[in-house]
Amino acid sequence: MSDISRRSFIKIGTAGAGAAAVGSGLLSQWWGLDSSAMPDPQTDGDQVIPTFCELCFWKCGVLAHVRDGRVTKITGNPEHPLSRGRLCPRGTGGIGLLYDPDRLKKPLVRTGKRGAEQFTEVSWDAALDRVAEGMLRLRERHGPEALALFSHGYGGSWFKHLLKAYGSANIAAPSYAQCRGPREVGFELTFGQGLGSPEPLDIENTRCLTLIGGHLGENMHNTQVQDMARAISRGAQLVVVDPRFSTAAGKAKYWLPIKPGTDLALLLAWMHVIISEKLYDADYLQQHAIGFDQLKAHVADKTPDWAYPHTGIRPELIAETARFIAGAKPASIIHPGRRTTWYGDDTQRQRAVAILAALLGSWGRRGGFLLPSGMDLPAFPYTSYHHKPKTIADKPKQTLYPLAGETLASGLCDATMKGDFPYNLKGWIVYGSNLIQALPDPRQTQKAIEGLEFMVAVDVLPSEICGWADVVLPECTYLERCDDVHAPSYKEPYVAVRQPVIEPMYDAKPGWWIAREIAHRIGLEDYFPWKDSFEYAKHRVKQAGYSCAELQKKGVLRGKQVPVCQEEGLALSFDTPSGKIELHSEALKNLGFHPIPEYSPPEEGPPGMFRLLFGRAPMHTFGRTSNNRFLSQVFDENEVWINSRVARGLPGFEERPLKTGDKVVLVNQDGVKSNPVRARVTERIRGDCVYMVHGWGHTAKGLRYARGRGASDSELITRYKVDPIMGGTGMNVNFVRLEPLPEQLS
Ligand SMILES: Nc1nc2c(c(=O)[nH]1)N[C@H]1C(S)=C(S)[C@@H](COP(=O)(O)OP(=O)(O)OC[C@H]3O[C@@H](n4cnc5c(=O)[nH]c(N)nc54)[C@H](O)[C@@H]3O)O[C@H]1N2
Ligand SMILES: Nc1nc2c(c(=O)[nH]1)N[C@H]1C(S)=C(S)[C@@H](COP(=O)(O)OP(=O)(O)OC[C@H]3O[C@@H](n4cnc5c(=O)[nH]c(N)nc54)[C@H](O)[C@@H]3O)O[C@H]1N2
Ligand code: SF4
Ligand SMILES: [Mo]
Repeated sequence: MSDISRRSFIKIGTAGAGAAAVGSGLLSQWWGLDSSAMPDPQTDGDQVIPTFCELCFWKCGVLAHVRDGRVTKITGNPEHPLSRGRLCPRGTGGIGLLYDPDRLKKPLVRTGKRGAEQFTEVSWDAALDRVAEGMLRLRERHGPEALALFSHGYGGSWFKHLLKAYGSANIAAPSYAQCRGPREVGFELTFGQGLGSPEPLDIENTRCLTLIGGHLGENMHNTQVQDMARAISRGAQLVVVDPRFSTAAGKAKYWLPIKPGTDLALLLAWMHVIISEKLYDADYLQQHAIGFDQLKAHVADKTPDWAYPHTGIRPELIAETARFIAGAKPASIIHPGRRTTWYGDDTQRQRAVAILAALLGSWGRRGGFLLPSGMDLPAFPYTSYHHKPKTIADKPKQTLYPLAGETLASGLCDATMKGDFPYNLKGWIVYGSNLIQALPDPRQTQKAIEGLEFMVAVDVLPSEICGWADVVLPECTYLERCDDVHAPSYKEPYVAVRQPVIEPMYDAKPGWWIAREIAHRIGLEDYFPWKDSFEYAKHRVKQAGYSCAELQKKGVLRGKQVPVCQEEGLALSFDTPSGKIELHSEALKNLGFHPIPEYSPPEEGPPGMFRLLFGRAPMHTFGRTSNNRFLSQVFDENEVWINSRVARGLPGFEERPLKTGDKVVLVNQDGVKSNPVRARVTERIRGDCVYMVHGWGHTAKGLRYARGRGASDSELITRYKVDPIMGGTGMNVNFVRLEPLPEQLS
């Protein structure tokens, strides 16, 4: 971080602090803040309080430096296995969220029509009474299942509990059906377990890392980026398959600029080479896998020559990279990616990634996929939920998307609009999820919302979704609250604490308090028997036999390390129907799907249009940080990447050829237009697609900084292809053309 941005960052901090709410006394009651703070020798006695980050969902351990009730900087907690003393730029920029002048400061009640963003400020009592009334009325009229919760982010746990106590199982987040769902199902089908988050990949010890499902380096998952850098410094090589020359491609031995949507053809051709040249781990397969002969027969004709016209990758390069990848086995990772909802055949593509991992013998091996375990932390002893919810709204008789492992956020949106579900949803609570940007086709989301009887948004910022709610409840940021403790299943078991580092600012409140207040108003007080989240979290930690004082001081406690790979003595077992790795899946076959992935080419776009691809920028998390003035000093609007050769002959730009920095409008295949967005004319992308960073082009009035900056990919996603296996929404199926801005022509 440059000195200039450091100075302005401190300035932001100082400006915001003036508005801080004066002592509510809540703070000292929680994790006993004073005892958990330690003086920092490097900052003249600032207090340093450990907690974990919420700028994305990776949950790195952070140390917040506090002076006179103000957070002055945020650094990585050296004790925490996800940060190891370092943060990604977004984590450091958490202060820009805390002191964002546009934060939600008071509860709001809608006064205009939905979406018009007209609200009046009310007291917490008035707002909570409205929510309670709405929930009681809905339950009386339609039953509790008519209420859905969309929840993304760690603080959502209090609302999930509230909804279950109320009697609804309709709880979803776009981080499944719009993100990692196909990957989870593809790996479950093959190895009997998914990857979860954080993914337990042994990138650090790998010898070959293949990125075909992601762009680490722009996707900034801190630990993985650190591990990738370490692996490279130890001589590991990268193979990058991406239509765009990504940051990682710049460090790679091989860059394969694949035609978008044809990855499955490449994966099958790699399998062909690895099998026909006997480059697989024969002993491992012999011992652990079933279906090898069927797989061998299946890929017999999937030669590199066959894949070439589909993928655009020369046959020799396909064969050479297959040999290279297999040469590093078992310490060779085909990275499964995370946002895997691309083309609608995504579970099968992820199955192919998993099958390749099996051929390389990298599952359960050092330098490959590790088998994680978590610390055993007993759940809080709640009364059991009385009401047995009917089927989940998006799963009528389990026939739709039979292998969906979680409720689909897009499925709940469908069930709100259409009549062919077991019952309609009539109310939404939306916690920490900007559904207008996250679900495909915002028009459809808005239509669903228009039909609701009741909608609540719990957020920290006045995002687009808040503009559609009847009641908006301002949550305080992660730096001002205690949430549940975090003990994920990971390659090193640990438990981490989230504790407030300053008092809540304005009239914002922590999620636990909001959920508990609602529960008390609707007769569910038995489900919230604790005084505050501190008491709750402490109970869990004590039950497990750990020291709360030590946890709050260090921010994290490590569990006992158990073997995580064969090399450490772990015996592999597989929770599949056969108890083996399933290269051929009978379960898929019985449901009418291909038991081994079968390639079919993606639909081509209209002539003259480019496939719209999107991804991440290192400085930002979706649209949730675009209003962060600190992070935006480095990246303050997205651009549309277009190939320079193609740009030279672009229709409409004859008079004034397109140059980097010119503003253009994108028009999609259905005539939907984007905001003006700057072009980046570059060799670094294929000619048949364009690329932009997701999360820009905000329209919400309250986001005074981000509003109108860059363009929204979400707006242009009017079509999507649903994965028939698990309901993921493939969104890379839209096409755009570029139009000049009239003023730039003159
Ligand atoms: N900085 C930052 N990091 C993040 C996030 C963030 O918002 N900001 N979000 C986090 C989350 S929730 C997720 S899910 C992950 C997502 O990050 P990833 O799992 O890495 O997934 P995508 O964003 O889909 O990957 C986009 C990359 O795929 C390429 N691509 C597009 N189409 C194709 C294709 O057909 N074939 C191939 N081979 N490549 C293609 C694009 O050019 C781009 O480089 O990032 C996480 N990390
Ligand atoms: N077009 C398109 N759609 C996508 C993607 C894409 O790349 N392109 N990516 C997909 C992926 S991978 C994912 S994971 C999903 C993510 O989609 P979402 O689940 O919507 O996640 P975010 O965009 O991070 O949600 C942001 C909202 O959370 C609020 N928020 C931030 N911190 C807090 C907090 O502490 N408390 C509360 N209550 N609110 C908070 C923000 O102000 C904002 O309104 O989107 C998916 N949808
Ligand atoms: S990866 Fe970055 S933004 Fe995400 S939790 Fe870690 S530090 Fe925070
Ligand atoms: Mo995601």
